[in-house]
Amino acid sequence: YLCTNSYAEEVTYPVDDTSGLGRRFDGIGGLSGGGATSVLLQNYPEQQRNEILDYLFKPNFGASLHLLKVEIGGDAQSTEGTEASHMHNSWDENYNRGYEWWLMKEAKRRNPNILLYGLPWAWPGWIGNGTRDPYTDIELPANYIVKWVLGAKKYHNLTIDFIGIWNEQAYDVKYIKLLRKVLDNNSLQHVRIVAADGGWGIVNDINNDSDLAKAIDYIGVHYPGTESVMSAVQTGKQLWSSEDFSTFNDNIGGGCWARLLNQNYVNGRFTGTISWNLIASYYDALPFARNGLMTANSPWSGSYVVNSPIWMSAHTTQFTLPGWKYMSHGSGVGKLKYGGSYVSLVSPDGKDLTIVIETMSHDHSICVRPPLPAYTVAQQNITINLGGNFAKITEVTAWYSQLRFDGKNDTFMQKVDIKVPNGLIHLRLDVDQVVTITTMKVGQKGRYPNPPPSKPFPVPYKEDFEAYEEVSHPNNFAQQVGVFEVRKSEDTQHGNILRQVVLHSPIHWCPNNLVFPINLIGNFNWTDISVSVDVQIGKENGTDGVFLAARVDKGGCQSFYANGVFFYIFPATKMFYLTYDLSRTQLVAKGSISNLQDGWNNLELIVEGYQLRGSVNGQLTFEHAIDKAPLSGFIGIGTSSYGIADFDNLHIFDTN
Ligand code: 147
Repeated sequence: YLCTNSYAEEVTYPVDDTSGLGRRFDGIGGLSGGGATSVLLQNYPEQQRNEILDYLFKPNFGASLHLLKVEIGGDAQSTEGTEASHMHNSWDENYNRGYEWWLMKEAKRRNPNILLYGLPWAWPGWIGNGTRDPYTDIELPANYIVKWVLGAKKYHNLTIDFIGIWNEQAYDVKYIKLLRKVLDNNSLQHVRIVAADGGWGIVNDINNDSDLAKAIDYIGVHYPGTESVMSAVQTGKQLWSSEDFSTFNDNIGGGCWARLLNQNYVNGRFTGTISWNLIASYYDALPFARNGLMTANSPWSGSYVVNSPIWMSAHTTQFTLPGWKYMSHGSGVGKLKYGGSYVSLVSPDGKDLTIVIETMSHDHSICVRPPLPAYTVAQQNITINLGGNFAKITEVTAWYSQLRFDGKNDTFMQKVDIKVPNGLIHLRLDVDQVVTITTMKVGQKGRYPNPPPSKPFPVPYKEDFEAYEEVSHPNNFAQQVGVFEVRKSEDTQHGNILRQVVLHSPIHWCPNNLVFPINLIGNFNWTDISVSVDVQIGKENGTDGVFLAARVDKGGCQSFYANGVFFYIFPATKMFYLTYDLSRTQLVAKGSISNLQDGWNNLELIVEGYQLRGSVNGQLTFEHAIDKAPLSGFIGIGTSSYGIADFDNLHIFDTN
């Protein structure tokens, strides 16, 4: 790529600051949450966990992200699972739940300058003050969000930089203004508001309301397809693609991400882009498998994959920082004549220059949404002509990637120093490349020894919850509806237990209101499996029923429609129900249980081919042939409604 073809036309692109610069660059980021996208990350073996976190956050090593956006847990399903709220109830407050606090601290440990951004997907039910609308009493959500920001500082010494409104749901102008006021009243003037993490509608409100305009610092929209609207640009506010990507992280996903990172500024003047999601640390059988910058969803083996989007990020992130400036369109930013694009960024002191060029072809850079209009890209020779303050540059460094589709990869290849005679840099660009030309001497393709090979989920498997702190999220569980936290049991015999703690329906994010708490674990491909668990209905605020399930075939926003074999017991009536679905519309069998005890009971479920057996306290309760159950799926535990139920001693055995 450093020598040009003699026969082809060579187009010259000036990179020149004489007529001024463009917008301030705010950074490239990843999103943990929306929801539960990092759920399998924390229990990696320490060595691999540190390696993974280095690939994401360590400066000049891997993706070296500038921004980390996290979900503010709202006790409801938000794509891959449920993230716990810091206030399940108005009287409850706890800042140790979930894994986002931990993740933010790990990010800060590697890069103290990483910027943090929090956004809710869902809200605990009480925020609605008796309704399903969080804006009925706007004091409630404003205080709730500000408590999360204050808690981040008080309990974790984390400074939150940005706060959003409500992911892809309604915003409320009065609420946004009140949020600004409550932040200010708590000495949180430094926390900037991004609105409204959805479409462009907020621009009209900003233009019609100068108080609102003052409250909002960044306009954040989702999946803009690199295009913005004139009225948004004219507000003068910084524009962010505050959620983007959501594409399978093979090399086409890498191509998508590389194209977005350049063209979000070239076409749309976006100065920040955030990937949904940060890292695919959730079971592949859940929706949007591997839609992360890299993949780490096998903590029991320690296996992980550094996918190409990590290195596509590095082309920009390792040679720029938030606070740099883009150059002007036409003198450092633009489209290439034969396809592709280039952006140039300048350090605040004006001394350093980074140029990122991408030539992603249409078919190798399709993102999940919106549709990508047709265009062509060809091999081309270009000349970069450094002018203005950059005319005196005599040497630059080049890094390049060539995305391939034959299994071989050249990503973020070792730097090459280029002499720059008379401010001219000649390049031959091939299709599906990214080239960074920079005065920065930093930059490294971080490497660790190959991680261990991937192994299936281990069986036999035992979990007694004794190894965890209170309110922890236990290893390998993937709660889909409700929140299941480790708690100390009131009776000494059980020690720590796992408790479903959501008492009322949250203000949900999914189109469906999901009403049957369910927590998944295991290998989606399990067919023949034996599982047992101790269960107890809460003495106060208890549920009516609890269940143990196998072959559960789905999670995510579709959890309501999960099929499998579900063994429900209802202790008050001493009845069991065997159903093919979570929502108990497909009954297989029901009957009374003769040996049910007060308090704890042990449930066991054995599935072999088309045969099913269930026991309570070691005594057979039913034996049944099944014809309509899915042939494989996850193990599930859960409840018949919101309310307290406890689980302990989960044992899973392979029956083969
Ligand atoms: C986004 C959500 O904000 C994420 O939590 C995650 O669910 C992601 C998965 O792709 O999607 O929500 C969107 C859902 C639908 C559209 C855009 C964003 N859409 O149809 O344009």
